[in-house]
Amino acid sequence: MSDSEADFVFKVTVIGDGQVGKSSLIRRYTQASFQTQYTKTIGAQFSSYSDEVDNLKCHLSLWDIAGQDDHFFLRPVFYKGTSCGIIVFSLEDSDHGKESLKRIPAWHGDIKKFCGDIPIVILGNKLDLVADKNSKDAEVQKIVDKRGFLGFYKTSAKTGENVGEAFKTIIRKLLTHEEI
Ligand SMILES: Nc1nc2c(ncn2[C@@H]2O[C@H](COP(=O)(O)OP(=O)(O)OP(=O)(O)O)[C@@H](O)[C@H]2O)c(=O)[nH]1
Ligand SMILES: [Mg+2]
Repeated sequence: MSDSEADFVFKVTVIGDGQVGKSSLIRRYTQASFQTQYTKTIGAQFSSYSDEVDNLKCHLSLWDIAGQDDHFFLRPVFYKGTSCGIIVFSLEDSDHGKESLKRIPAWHGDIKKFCGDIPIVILGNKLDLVADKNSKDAEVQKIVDKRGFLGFYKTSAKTGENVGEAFKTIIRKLLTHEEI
């Protein structure tokens, strides 16, 4: 499907700390695959994907932003024209997981500075690595309510759990926004 054949075209920008699984989530959604080996994203990686939701053809430009590199000064360029931001954190109970949750407001502030009040969705990833799958719900819901985010979904790029559903729900929400 080319841009001109699509009913809707959205730019979705994926941000969040390094190693939380941003690239893996995009790979799972667009290629139905997973890589155990970590390859750090440099700068940003762009991919194009078409999906059909409720009989509407949607063309997505997915911008996968590096969580930890020295090209942060380029972020304003990558953020430009974003329709929706996805902030990913890791549900892991490790310091890295907890820190990635704490940094959601910082990531929100970063994208808001350049894109204003765009719709934002939170993905808690690596669901396969946690025993208590609901332990972070209350804490995340507070952030979602306080900042007026569109929602919170728990995913595993490894098993694929909820990944397609989360992206489709995001598209559906964007379509509703468009109709307002
Ligand atoms: N068990 C498990 N591992 C995951 C999951 N998602 C990603 N990983 C692993 O976590 C590591 C980091 O994943 P990436 O997708 O590269 O993380 P990223 O957020 O893109 O990292 P940066 O590019 O540095 O910003 C890789 O080794 C992945 O295989 C998941 O849902 N479950
Ligand atoms: Mg990456």
